[in-house]
Amino acid sequence: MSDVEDEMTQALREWVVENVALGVDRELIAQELTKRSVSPQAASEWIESVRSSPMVSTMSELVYRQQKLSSLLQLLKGFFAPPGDPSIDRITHADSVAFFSDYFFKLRPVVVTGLADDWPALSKWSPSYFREHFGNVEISVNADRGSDEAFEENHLDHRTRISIRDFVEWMEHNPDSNDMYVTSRDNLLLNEHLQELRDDFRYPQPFLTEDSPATPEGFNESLWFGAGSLTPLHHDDRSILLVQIYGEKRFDLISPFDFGLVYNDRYCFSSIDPLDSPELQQHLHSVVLGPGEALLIPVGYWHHVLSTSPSITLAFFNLPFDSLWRQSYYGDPDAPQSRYQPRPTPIPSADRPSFADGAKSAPIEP
Ligand SMILES: O=C(O)CCC(=O)C(=O)O
Repeated sequence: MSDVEDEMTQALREWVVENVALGVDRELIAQELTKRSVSPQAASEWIESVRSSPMVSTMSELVYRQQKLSSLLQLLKGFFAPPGDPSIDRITHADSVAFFSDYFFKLRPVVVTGLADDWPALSKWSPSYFREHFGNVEISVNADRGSDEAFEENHLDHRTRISIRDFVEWMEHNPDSNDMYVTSRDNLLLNEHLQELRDDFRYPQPFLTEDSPATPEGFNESLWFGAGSLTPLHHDDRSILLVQIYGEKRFDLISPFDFGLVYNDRYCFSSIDPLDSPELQQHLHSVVLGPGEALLIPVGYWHHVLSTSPSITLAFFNLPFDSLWRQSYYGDPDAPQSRYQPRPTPIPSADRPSFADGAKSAPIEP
């Protein structure tokens, strides 16, 4: 075993574990190792010790289950989202039946026009309106985001208080900066001095319901306010409807059926930048949302959001059908723990077959 440690880096040894667990043919794994100057003896010694480990055979079984689910998702994708057309449909608010049957229940994003035509917010709200009417009100913002790659994950460290006047002035001087953003988590609509804003929008039926608050915290909507702001790639744990009130925003979406292309590494967020990833280009569904337009982002849909001008957006969670994905990601600091309690699996019978000698497939690149 000392040969193995001398000849193979930790990364290469982990690569072998991954590929044995994936069921890749041992010969193919050994060939890849010898291409990287590992002696045939060290390669076969390590492959054999990995293969006979009960931990790896258990991993193989879990990988097999995941591959099975993944191939089912690919099949369902063909039914739900016909291949080839990356554009996002636009419908009018009169098409509410289609909104649910063709989009909400089929997990397909759609832009709805006309839904907010009678909202006072559309003609009233702008950065200068906020400054003139609420300039002295102190709000919470996420600040200094440019100094921290994980600004979303560390959002509590970036929470700052500032008057609306100073915030709007900062935006005017920094129109392309992501440094300060009023995000959903800043709960601007819960601010006691801003309650009159609630008279400026509605819950258009049947798209949104007043039946009960949508979130455990007791609210149905939140507000996003900024210029040049970026919300990195993430997915939500329920379907949401975003209504653009002022300015424009670009959305780049990736279907949850494209499982395997994207992953969470910061609870609901991913560090992948879809605009900087050539292999994701053909999987992106992109749209620019203008004032008065609404975008349905179905549960699980990855989205990367860029304000292309000063922008105000309302996000609604109170769609009338439950779409809460109770186990969407681990490690969500805001989620009630009870949602994420894994339960033990049944103890198997003694003669359950091992998966260590499983399916043969091509090795993945180390
Ligand atoms: O508008 C934004 O910057 C992000 C909105 C969003 O991603 C969400 O509400 O989940």
